[in-house]
Amino acid sequence: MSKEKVLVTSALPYANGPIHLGHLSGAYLPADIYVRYKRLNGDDVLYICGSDEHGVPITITADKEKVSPQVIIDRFHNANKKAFEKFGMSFDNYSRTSLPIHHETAKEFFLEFYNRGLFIEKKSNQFYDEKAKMFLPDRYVEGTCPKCGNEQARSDECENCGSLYDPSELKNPKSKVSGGTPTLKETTHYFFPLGKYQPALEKYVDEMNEKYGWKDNVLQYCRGWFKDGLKERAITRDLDWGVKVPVDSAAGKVIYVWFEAVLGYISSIKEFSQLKNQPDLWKKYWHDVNTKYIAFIGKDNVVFHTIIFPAILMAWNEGNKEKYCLPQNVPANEFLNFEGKKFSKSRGWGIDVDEFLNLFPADLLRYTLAANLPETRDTDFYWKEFQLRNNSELADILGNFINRTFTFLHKHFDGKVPARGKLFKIDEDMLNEIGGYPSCVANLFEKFKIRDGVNEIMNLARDGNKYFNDSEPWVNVKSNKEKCGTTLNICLQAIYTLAELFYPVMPFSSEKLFKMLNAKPVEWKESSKSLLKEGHQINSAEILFPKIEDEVIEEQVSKLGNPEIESEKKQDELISYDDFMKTKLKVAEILSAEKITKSKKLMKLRVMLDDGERQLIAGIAEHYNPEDLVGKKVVVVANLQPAKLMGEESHGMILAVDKEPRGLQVLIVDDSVKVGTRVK
Ligand code: B3M
Ligand code: ZN
Repeated sequence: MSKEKVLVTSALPYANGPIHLGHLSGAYLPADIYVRYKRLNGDDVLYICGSDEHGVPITITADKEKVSPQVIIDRFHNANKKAFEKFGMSFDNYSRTSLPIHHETAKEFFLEFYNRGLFIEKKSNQFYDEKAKMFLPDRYVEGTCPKCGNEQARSDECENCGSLYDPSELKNPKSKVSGGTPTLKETTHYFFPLGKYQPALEKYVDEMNEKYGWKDNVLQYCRGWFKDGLKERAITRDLDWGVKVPVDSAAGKVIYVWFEAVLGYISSIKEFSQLKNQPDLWKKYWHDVNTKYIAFIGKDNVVFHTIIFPAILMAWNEGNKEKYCLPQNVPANEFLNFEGKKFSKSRGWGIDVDEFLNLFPADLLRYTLAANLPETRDTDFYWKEFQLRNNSELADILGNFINRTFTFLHKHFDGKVPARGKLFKIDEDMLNEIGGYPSCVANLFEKFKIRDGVNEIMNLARDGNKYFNDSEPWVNVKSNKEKCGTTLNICLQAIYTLAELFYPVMPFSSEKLFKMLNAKPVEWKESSKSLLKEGHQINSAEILFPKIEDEVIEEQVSKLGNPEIESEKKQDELISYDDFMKTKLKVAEILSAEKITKSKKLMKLRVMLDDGERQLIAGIAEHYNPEDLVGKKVVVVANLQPAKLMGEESHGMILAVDKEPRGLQVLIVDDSVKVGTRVK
């Protein structure tokens, strides 16, 4: 097959919160596997992403924290970029829509359409929150869907049935900002005439589907919208955070976030081109109508990528010589849930990527998610399944095959690839098996059946173990060393193919495996061609996939929805200076200390504060002798509500740090500080 020019994008995540496993499964991991495979295949690939930094959720978060939206987007852009790196995402560029280059790009499209008179200028009624004194963006109005009765529908769109409607049709509207009932108030906006493009869009979707086979879920969504008839859509908003509408008469308005966010795919490559000092490079991809453009997204973003974005590009193309390519395929995934429920940060349900990767290597997560991608239906992440896939697939099948081969080779062949002797049927069958894998997996990946492809690769490791068992090299090593050598030679070739095919899925482990093989990746289809030559020196082996113990998993399960963890998470939220100052931290002197006999942990202290003596109980008995504490100046929370511990009154709390391996260590203040001094 001739080499393809491939442009791949993943939905630009809002810089308004951390990335969780559901995001990864939806639009990021499948794209990264596809991209890494395509690169190995020798295709010319560009993979682009970035943060979506406009939109109301960001301004709402900023208001809540009393900071500017810039603070929020900087925080999450940086955090998400890092988390993606840790997860092994191989973006060629990770941009952000707050960059000038993006604003320019969005304005260029807007002005192009505005000057051509394409927009419809309309007065419309929009929900207005009298209490909050603001026009309410779609997602800050909740009400009952006029089509399906879903009570959590947005002002002009229902996630449940996927319909779009006029805000005036929404029943029982409620403002999510103030909780009150919003009123409809008149405002003027520019509308993009989607309806005008419906015939062209229908033709486009049919054609792409015929040629490239779109996913059923995606087609169904599209056909549903076509059936209802596309209506013009407002593409300006009354807000001040976003890309300013570049028209004087529209002061105080910004371009609707979705209209400009999709253009982020273009500006991200423009940024990449500038960084590469090849300012026109982006045109090579975007301005070639034959570019194979694949847009990976989650199912909630379908309409924007199969209808709105293509319509914008069509509108551009009809008035310009330099034309943009349209998505050739939009392999939208369903959702990944977590242990049977939706991810919910506020309910402590789920886990962020960064948190996960502090506990386990990225490849374990990549493999588990990839083997269970929500490609055709919603799927779940279960901790138990994560453990099982690691222990019984990665460790027992793949790891075991690699280990036994390496161990045997080092023991009996000095770590050198043995010669291949006479081939028996079992050997020829195995070689044929190996030979079939690269194209079989490639076919699945090309059809975006990433999950099936990944599970297929594991079958090669299964075949390998079976071949090893059936060939009994441990018997032949004594009676027929040539035959034994043949077996080992073929096992090593299989491992080479595994290293290559698993590279897109588990790049970190695969790189280690290539090091162990003392070899390098080659072009995808070459990888099954027995490239390890007789006498080639293999390096020593390391265990790639250690087993995960039950306790480790149980600990994670026990944290789920745990109110303590939840409140811990809440504590991670920022507090104001005034909130902080409510806590009266003061220096106190310890007058006496004694252990409480009924308790291992508790110690009874008498301390002196500026307002007199008091008693407090501290959980430090395992870490201190009472006499070592007397006379020390410490910091206490002076205005904590009194409580009873083991029947003893405790009035205040003493500050300590948990210092491994010694345990709790009380914060001691210099002796010269006066009792009662406020700690700020
Ligand atoms: N930021 C929504 C999301 O993260 C949106 C995607 C934009 S893609 C151009 O699900
Ligand atoms: Zn509905």
